[in-house]
Amino acid sequence: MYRVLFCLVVFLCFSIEMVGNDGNRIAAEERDSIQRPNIVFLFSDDHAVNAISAYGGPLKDVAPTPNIDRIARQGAVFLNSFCANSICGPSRATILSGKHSHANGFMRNGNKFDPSQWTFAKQLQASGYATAVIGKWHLSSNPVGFDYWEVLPGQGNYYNPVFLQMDGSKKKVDGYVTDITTEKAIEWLDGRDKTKPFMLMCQHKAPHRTFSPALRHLGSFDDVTIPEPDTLFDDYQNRSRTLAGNEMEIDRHFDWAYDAKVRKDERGDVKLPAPDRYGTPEYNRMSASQRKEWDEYYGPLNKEFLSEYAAGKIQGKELVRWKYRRYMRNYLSTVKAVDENVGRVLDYLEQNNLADNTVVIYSSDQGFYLGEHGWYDKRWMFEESFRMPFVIRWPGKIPAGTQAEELIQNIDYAPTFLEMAGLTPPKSLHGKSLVPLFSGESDWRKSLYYAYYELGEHAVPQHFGVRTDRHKLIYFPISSEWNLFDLESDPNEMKSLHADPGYDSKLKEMKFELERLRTKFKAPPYPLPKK
Ligand code: SGN
Ligand code: CA
Repeated sequence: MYRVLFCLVVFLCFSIEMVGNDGNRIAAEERDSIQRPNIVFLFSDDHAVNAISAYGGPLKDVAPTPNIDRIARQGAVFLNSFCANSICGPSRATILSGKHSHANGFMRNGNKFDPSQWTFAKQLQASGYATAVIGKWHLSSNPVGFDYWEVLPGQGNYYNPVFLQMDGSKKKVDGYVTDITTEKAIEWLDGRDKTKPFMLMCQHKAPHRTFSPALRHLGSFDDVTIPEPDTLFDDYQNRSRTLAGNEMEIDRHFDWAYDAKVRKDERGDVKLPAPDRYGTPEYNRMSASQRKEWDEYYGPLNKEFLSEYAAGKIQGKELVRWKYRRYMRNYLSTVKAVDENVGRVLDYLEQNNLADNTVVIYSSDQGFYLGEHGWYDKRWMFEESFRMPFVIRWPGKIPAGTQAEELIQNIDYAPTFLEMAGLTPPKSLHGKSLVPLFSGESDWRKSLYYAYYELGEHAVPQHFGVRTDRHKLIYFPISSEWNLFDLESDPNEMKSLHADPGYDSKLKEMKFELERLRTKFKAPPYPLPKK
């Protein structure tokens, strides 16, 4: 008997130590006296703030986001929210760990997240939360810290996707990934342990490449005029020479079948200019009836395009514009399904009396270029992909209609979730809880650190930088170049001021600030490790 008791005490001490290792906990009585809120983290992949109405950008009148806007309207929109490293796996690792990439070890896609490290999910779970993650994960190792998980392997697929199960098996589900991810999330909510508060991460694949819409949404944007960005025909002058070497232009790199949805077998003898490298993996996954619907929509449009192209009517800039419209119609259609599914979760919370005590967040792993600088994809520290959406609703704690301007980053999410749950974040985290901002706290950081470590995908070089409310400094080690931008006079970042004598002292100040942050976060020296 005593031996059993002794073992139990040792086990409890050990569990407490595990949690306490990297973070303090509050006493159980104190914790139980607080009504701990549930947390629903609705997340997507590559959703640019410009494609969310609540952000008021150039596409605000066409972005199909009434439900995401509803979260913002009933709570807060963080207008200056950024990522630490604009790429999928690293952003997700930063969210879980509250640390910059070099400190959590996940510096680029293809790395493996070390599941033995501290995460906010582990600490919430250990403190009594029911936890689940469903949908895109992309961290290679299996999720840890979750009572339940069901995730897409790697990038996942849009149509009839496969989900990895906790027992190691794979399950293919018919339908559209955004709908299925939500159905699984709601199913988990319904069957969860209702004696506990819960934390759910519902993580969509959309609107990630190949920007493939739900079949019910094909054509949703055909009658809509989508404004063209000012920088669609950027010439890449007056900034780092690495820009011109990029491989993410709508003009030169958008794949005909894969991205633009004009299949080879539809073209007859019309020859389209390169590239055409990746085929139609999503189309190939569809059932005969799904393909029929797809073909009924794209078929006639492609036929018309090909005949006009063959007649020489769509060339040069007009061809880029055609591709831009095709890209945006597809991209916004995938966003439409994400938003509908955000609405389904909000409705579920309301119908089940959970809305008042549930914090709902909508975010996405990084931003994306919607034709700005002529691009699709992300990675660069330029505004469109550096920015990350963050809207949050917490009834009674965040005043409705809040428009927050502080510089926040994905390093802040973990400490925020912990403070919401009445827990103390570990001291080793790089981020800060946003909770004090909800009640008007004004003492906040003045600059953000950015580090991009990939080794050449889309030909974007490693770069490092710092951003304040008005200025941005970027360092490109591969070419030893500095770029400095004044975001007030040059919001599109078209001309670096690093060599402008009028900006000498600003350049010095920003270099100093970058070094200060690198020292503070113990960033590795340049050149950076290749593994
Ligand atoms: C894939 C895409 C790239 C994209 C990366 C990273 N190609 O490799 O275009 O930049 O993902 O995206 S694809 O042919 O697989 O679509 S991320 O969101 O996972 O970081
Ligand atoms: Ca992404």
